Amino acid sequence: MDLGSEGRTSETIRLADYRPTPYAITEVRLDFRLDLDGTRVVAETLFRRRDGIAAGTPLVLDGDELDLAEIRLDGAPLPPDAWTATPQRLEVRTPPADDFHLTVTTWLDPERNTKLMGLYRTSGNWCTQCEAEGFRRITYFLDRPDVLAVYTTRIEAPRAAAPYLLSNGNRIDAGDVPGTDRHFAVWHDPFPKPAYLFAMVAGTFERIADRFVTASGREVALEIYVEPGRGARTAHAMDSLKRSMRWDETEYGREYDLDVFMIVAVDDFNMGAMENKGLNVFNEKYVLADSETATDADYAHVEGVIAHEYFHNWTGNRITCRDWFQLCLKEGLTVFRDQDFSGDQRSRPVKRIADVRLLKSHQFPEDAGPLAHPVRPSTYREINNFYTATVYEKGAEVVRMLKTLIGADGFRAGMDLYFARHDGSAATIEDFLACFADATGRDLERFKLWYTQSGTPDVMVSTHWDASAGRLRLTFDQTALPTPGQPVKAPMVVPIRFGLVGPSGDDLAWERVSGAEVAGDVIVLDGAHHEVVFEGVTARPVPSLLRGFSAPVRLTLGSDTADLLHLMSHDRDPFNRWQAGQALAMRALISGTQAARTGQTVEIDPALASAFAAVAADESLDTAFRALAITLPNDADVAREIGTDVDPDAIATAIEQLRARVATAGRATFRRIHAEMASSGPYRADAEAAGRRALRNAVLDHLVRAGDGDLAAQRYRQADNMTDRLAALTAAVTVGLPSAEDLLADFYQRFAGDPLVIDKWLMVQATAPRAETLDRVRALTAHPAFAATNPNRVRALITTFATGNQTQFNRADGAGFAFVADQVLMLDRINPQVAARLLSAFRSWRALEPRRRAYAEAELKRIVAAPDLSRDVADIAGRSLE
Ligand code: 0A1
Ligand code: ZN
Repeated sequence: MDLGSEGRTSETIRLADYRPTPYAITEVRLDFRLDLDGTRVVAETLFRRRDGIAAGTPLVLDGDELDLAEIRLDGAPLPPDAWTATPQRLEVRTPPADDFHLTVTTWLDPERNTKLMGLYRTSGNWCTQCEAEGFRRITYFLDRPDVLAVYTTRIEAPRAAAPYLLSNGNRIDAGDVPGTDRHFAVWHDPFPKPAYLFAMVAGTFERIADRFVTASGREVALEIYVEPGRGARTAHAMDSLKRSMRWDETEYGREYDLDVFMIVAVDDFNMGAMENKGLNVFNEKYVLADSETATDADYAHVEGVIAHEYFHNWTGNRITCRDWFQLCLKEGLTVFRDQDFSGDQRSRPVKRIADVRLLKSHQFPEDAGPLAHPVRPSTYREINNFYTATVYEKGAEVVRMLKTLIGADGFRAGMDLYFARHDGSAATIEDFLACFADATGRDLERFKLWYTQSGTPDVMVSTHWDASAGRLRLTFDQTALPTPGQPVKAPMVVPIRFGLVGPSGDDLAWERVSGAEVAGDVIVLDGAHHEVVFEGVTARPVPSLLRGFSAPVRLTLGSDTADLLHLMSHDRDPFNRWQAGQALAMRALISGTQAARTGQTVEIDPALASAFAAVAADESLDTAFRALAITLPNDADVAREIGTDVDPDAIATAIEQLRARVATAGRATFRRIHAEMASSGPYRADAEAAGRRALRNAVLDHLVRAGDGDLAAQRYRQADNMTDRLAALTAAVTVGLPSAEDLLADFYQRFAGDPLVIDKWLMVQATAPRAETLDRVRALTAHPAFAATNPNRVRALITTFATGNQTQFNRADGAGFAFVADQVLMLDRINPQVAARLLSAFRSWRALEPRRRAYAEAELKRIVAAPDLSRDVADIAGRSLE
C-alpha cells in the first residue's frame, strides 16, 4: 500500500482528516537539465520541523511514477537503512531535529509522458503542468497546497532546441555553459507558493512583447510565447491582458507584483489554462484569435480565460487554498471575477445570459445526477475529477449571491479584508466567509450551506392577487431532491431579485411588504415556506422573479401564457425578458415531446410563434440580445427540464416542429433583418459588429430551416470572417442541405494545417443530428487531422459527439454509448484525465427511458470491470453507477 504525505491509499480522502504536515518547506532549489533523450532534475529542499512535532518524526514525501537516482541529506549520502523509496513515495525515517536539506535527483522521460501532468513535451518544447498533483511527477515533495515555499529554478538545455528557458518569478541569471552548445537561465520567485503553481517551459517560440505600467507606476514586461508564425494572432490576448490588469486595479485595488508576466501557448494541454505564478501556460485555443480563424465566441473566450488566469494572481496565488477541498475558494471566486470583468467589457445582460446557459447546461445536470457534489466537497478519490461545473460555475454563483445579500460596498469591504488578512497564506471557505461577516456584521452561517449541500433547490411560487385590497401574495416553497450522500436537505438562503411589472410595463411600487426579509429589490428566502405579502399595489402586477438569475435554483412559476408574453415584451430586466421567451418555448416543447411520443402533433400558439419575430425586430434592444432571444431551447435543455424517462428522438421532433413554426411565422421579418444586418465595409471585431453578426446568423438559422437553404452556401462563400463562415457551415450540416458536403470539403482544404480551426470542422460533423454521424465520427478517428494524444482533438470530435449530440450519443440501439465507452477505455491508457472527462458524458443516464438506460448502464458496467483502470476513470465510472 502506498501512503504519501496525505496518508493516501487509493481510497477516499476526507476533509475531516485534514492535518498540517509535520514539516514545512521554506526554500526549494531546482535544477533542470534538459536533453533530447531525457531530463535530470536535482531538487534541493530545505525542511523545518513544525512546532509541536516530535524530533525524529518520519518525513514522507509524495511521488508519482518517479525514477530516483540519488538522495542526500545535508550534502551527504544517506545510508540505505535511513530511507525507503518507491515511484510513489519517499520516506526518510529519522530526519535531523534541526532544519535540514534534502537533495533528490530524479530522471524524467518527458517524451513518453502522455498524461500531460508533470514535465512533458508538446510540439518539441518542454512544458510542465503541476495542478493539482503534477509536481510529484517531477520530484518527491510535500505536494499539497498548504506547503508554501520560495523557489529558485535553474534550467539548462541545448540552445538550438530551447532558445527560451522560462520559469516563475524574475530572471536573475542567464548565460552559456562554456565549452558546450548549451545555455542556462536562473529564475527566482520571491512569493512563497505551493508546488501546484510551479512552472517551467523551454523551447522554440515566437515572443510578442509589450509593457504595462501599474497604478503605482511600476513597469511590468508582458510577454506572450506562441508557436513561430502565430504571433500575429496574439493581439487580442495581449489587449485582454492589459484590460484585465487595469480592471483588477480599479475594481479590487490589486496590482501585479513581479517584473514580468508571461503567457505561453501550447497545443497539448489538459484544460483551458493554468495560472502558474508569473508564467501562465495556456491551451493555445485561449490565446490565438484573428478574424479568419476565430469566431466572436472565441474572442470572448480568449478574453475571459486571459482575465481568469490573470485574476488568479491574487485569488489563488497570493491567497491559495489550504487543501483541495477548498478548490472553489480560488475557482468560484475567480470565475465570478472574470464574469464580472467580461460583463464590463460588453453587454452585461448578454454575458449574464451566456453564463446562465452554461450553468444550466453543465452544472444543473451534474447536480441532478450521480456525480453531484457540494461546491466544497467533503470527500474525493481523485481530485482531478473535481474541476467541475459545480466547483467553478456554481462556485461563482455563490459568490454572486453573497454580493447580492451584502451589497456592493459590503462585498468590496469583505474582499479588502480577505486580502489583508490572508495574503501569503493558504485559506479555507470559513476564512473567506468570516471576512464578509466581520466586514458587514451579517451572520453567514446559514448561507454557508451553499458550499456544503449539493443539488439544485426547487422553488415553487404561487401568486394571488386581490384587486380590491391592492394586495399581492407570493407563496414560496423551497425543496431539494436527495443527492449522493445527502438524503435530506435543509432550506437554503435564496436571494430573489424581483419587480412587479404593471400593465404598461413599468415596475409598480408597493406600500408595505411582510413575510420575508426584503431589501431593496431582493426578497431573501431562508426557510422552506414563505408567504410574502405586498400591500398598496395600485394595479394588477405580473411578478418578475429571479431577475438576473439571482440564485442558482429551479424556479417554477404558475404564470399563464399571457403573463409570460407580457414579461417577454416589457420586463425591464433583460435577463427575465429572455427567460420569459425561453419559458414559453419550453412549455410548447414539453407538450410537443409528449405528443411526439404518442404520434400526435401539437398545436403551437400562433401568438408564441410571432412573439419571437417581434423580439427579433425590436430595435430598442441590443442586437446580441435579440439574437439570444430568438434562439430556442435545444434538445439538452428540454431533456433536463423533462428530467425522467427521456426520449431524445421525441424531443428532437418537438424542436423541429416549433422551429418550423417560428421560422414560418417570422420568415418575412427574418429576411428583412438578414438583409439589414449585412455588414458594409471591412470586418470589425468590436461588440457592436459582433452583435450584428450574431443576430444575422441567428435569423439565418431560422431561414435555412424555413426553406431558404441556398442562403447557407451563399453566406459561406461570401464570408470574410470565421464567425459567419462557421455559422453558415453549421446551418448547412445540421439541416443536412445538399451543399453540406462541398462546404465541408472546402473548409478542410482552406484550413488544413491549422489544427485549432480543423477542430471546428470535427465539431460540426460530430454534432450533426443524423444516424450516419456515428459512422462518420468513427471514421474521423482515423483521419490524419485527428490524434488521440491531443486533448483538443479528442474534445472536438469525441467529447463533442458525446455531450453535444443528444440523439446520436443516446441512440436507441446503444451504439453511441458503446462507441464512447470504447474510446474511454482506449484513452485511459494515454491520458486518464481526458478519458474521465469524456466518461462524465454518461452522467444523466438514469434520466433516460428504460431501453436506453439499460444500454448505458451496461457500458458503465463494462468500464468498471475493465482491468487496470486509472483512478480517474474508476472514480467516475464507480460514482456513476452508485
Ligand atoms: N487552475 C486552472 C485549471 C487547471 C486545472 C488543472 C490543470 O491540470 C491539468 C490545468 C488547469 C484554472 O482554473 O484555470
Ligand atoms: Zn481557475
